[in-house]
Amino acid sequence: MTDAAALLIIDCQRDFCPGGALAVTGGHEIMPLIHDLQSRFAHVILTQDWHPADHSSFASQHKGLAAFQTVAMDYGLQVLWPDHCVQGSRGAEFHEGLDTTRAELILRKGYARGVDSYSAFFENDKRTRTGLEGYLRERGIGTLYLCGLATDYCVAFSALDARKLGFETHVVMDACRAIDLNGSLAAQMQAMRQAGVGLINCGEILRR
Ligand code: VGL
Ligand code: ZN
Repeated sequence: MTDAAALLIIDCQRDFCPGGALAVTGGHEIMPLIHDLQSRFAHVILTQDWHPADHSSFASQHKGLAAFQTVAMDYGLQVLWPDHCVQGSRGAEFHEGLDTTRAELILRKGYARGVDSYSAFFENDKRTRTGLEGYLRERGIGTLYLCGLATDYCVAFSALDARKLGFETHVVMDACRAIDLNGSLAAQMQAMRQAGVGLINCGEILRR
């Protein structure tokens, strides 16, 4: 892969893998694939979902509401999740199958109590920036390959924002796993295709 491309590995944390608080089916299965992908990239960036214990996206903070229901926040509709990826907890650690040694940047997100952050570029208010765009531009990175968890939430929102910001963007679908809540996977795949995100598989990178 050219020096202008980065592998952006989204939220490969214990809580999103089987046994975790917000387990994604087969989440652990992608770790060996991501290991192989990393060897093809000059730049590797990780994101880490990183919530305070009383984060407003947790169902436990909303009396009478349960996980996977939605609630109206001042920034729009928010899905409520089981408590997950609490700062400093074991569940927030990277999965043991993820090699983190080559990461140039570990970007934490979702640390502000009152707003969730699916995207690695913007919080869910669609306005507050994480700084990732500036980091990539300053380093001359114009092309992104995304993988990780979960396809239809943090991966898709990051890919869609990357396209909006003008990055050439690809999602390595077989190196992702989805939550798939009420058809969210099909909807997000359609949205990504429409936005010009390339949906590819590992083979297209590893065979090169
Ligand atoms: C995620 C839901 C809540 C994700 C993070 O990484 O896709 N999904 N927090
Ligand atoms: Zn989260």
